[in-house]
Amino acid sequence: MPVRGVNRVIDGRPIFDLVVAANRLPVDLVMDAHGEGSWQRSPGGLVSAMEGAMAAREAAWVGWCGEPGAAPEPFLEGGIFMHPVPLSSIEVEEYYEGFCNDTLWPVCHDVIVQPSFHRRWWTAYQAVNRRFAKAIAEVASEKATVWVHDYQLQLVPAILRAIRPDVRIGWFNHIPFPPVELFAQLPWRAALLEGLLGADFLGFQRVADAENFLRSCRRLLDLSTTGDTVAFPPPAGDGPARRVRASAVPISVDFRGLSALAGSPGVLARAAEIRASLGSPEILMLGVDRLDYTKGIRHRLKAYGELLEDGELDTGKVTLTQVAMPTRERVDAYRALRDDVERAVGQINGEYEVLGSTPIHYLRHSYPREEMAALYVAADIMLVTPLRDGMNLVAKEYVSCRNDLGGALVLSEFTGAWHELHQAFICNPHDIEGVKQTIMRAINASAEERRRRMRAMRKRVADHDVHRWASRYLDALAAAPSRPQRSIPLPDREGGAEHTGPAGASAGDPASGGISR
Ligand code: GDG
Repeated sequence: MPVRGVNRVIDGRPIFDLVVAANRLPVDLVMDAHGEGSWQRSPGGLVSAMEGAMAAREAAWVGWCGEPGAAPEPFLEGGIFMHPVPLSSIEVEEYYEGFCNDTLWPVCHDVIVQPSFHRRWWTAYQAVNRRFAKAIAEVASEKATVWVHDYQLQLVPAILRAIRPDVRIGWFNHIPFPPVELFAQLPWRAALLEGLLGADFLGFQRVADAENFLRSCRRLLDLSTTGDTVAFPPPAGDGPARRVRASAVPISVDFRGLSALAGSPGVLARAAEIRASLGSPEILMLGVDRLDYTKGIRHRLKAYGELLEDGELDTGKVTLTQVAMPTRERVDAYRALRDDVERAVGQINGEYEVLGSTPIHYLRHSYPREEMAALYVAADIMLVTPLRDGMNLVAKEYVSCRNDLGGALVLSEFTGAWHELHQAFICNPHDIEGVKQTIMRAINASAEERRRRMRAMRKRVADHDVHRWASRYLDALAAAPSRPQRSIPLPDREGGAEHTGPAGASAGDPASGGISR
């Protein structure tokens, strides 16, 4: 009997109609007490989003397993064929920690920290991208759909097209695409753009990200764009130009799954238990972030500390729980951030702790989904204050978990989520006075006002959940460079004019939620 997901084999190799590629496989190797390893599905939105899209088809996932050295043999897990790509320890250092997290990440997040440019990191990035493209080509059936994810794999589309011109190639950027003035700093900017232009469709979180990409193509490659497509002549100069579409398809969360989890008796009981264990504060504030300098944790702590200092907030009545999952700890900027955050937490707790009441509960761990849902249900005020964030799923998860229409979301205007969640309490995290005032407005809002805001935000996320995101993306990829028929087109924001050379100024994101329809 054929195994689901491996029905077709060519020359002894299984092949698939849908191939997803991301830096990481969606599974982690977990060792038990006897040293026996088994694969467990990693938590996270991308995995559940892709599950829906992959369930109906024969699908493979190409990615790194998370450990340096030889790759494990391909294996089936949860109906998905996992095709591991190896990375050596030097490549983890130069490609992943170096080029991805210390060059591209800061450039794409407004240069909050200084990016490092090293030619040997670029060499490693090219080598790993070539390996990914080759691995994809091995498992893609004729005319397969290939969906490449994120900034780690920007060269894959063009390399893959050169070896497999028959396949349809899409790429989705989970992080911001920077303004051309910042992107232009990259010594390898032209090669990165040409890598992406191997795709048929490029998806972004915000309209502004797609526009930044198109503007970079005009300015740095001298290509012409019409509406949301760019004409890309083949590098060899023979044959007609291909048109590549670049458009916004904002990611979301599994609204119904999260809402059901948050309403389950176990999670509701745990939420009450959390509040009681924190001394039943009048106001429980919550932050949930990877420990990343883009997330604005320092700014949030500064605002909170000043509110305690000013006497606007009272330690006996309020507490902040900050979940801070450690990440990329071998990169200097992340170690420095952790030191700063932990110093600030220590100072605030030292200064304002009273018997029986701690201003900040700082939790440097990762928690199961149920515990996260209980925290969301328990929290009166959710603080989401990034300096720059592609989307920020935490904001959407909080909203999805508030079946009671309670709670208030304080949200930075520099997140992708801001473009959809206008009824949040909006702040500019750089403006500490403004953050303080916004927190106080959220605290002092009437229950009716909070309910009204929460109801509107929940409707938005329920109508634009992660399953809709995945199907919209695949529809756009299938129809590219045209727009998919069932979608409603956005007004042509560039006036339909043919653009060449330097870009003119263009407007910010529409209030529509930034979805290119
Ligand atoms: C990138 C972009 C974009 C956190 N702690 C725990 C835990 N989490 C989960 C959250 C949420 C996820 O991690 C974090 O997602 P974010 O969207 O906030 O941020 P990034 O990791 O930076 O993700 C971002 C995203 O890609 C998707 O496109 O939104 O802008 O930077 O789901 O809940 N999950 C569990 N335990 C924890 O302790 N289980």
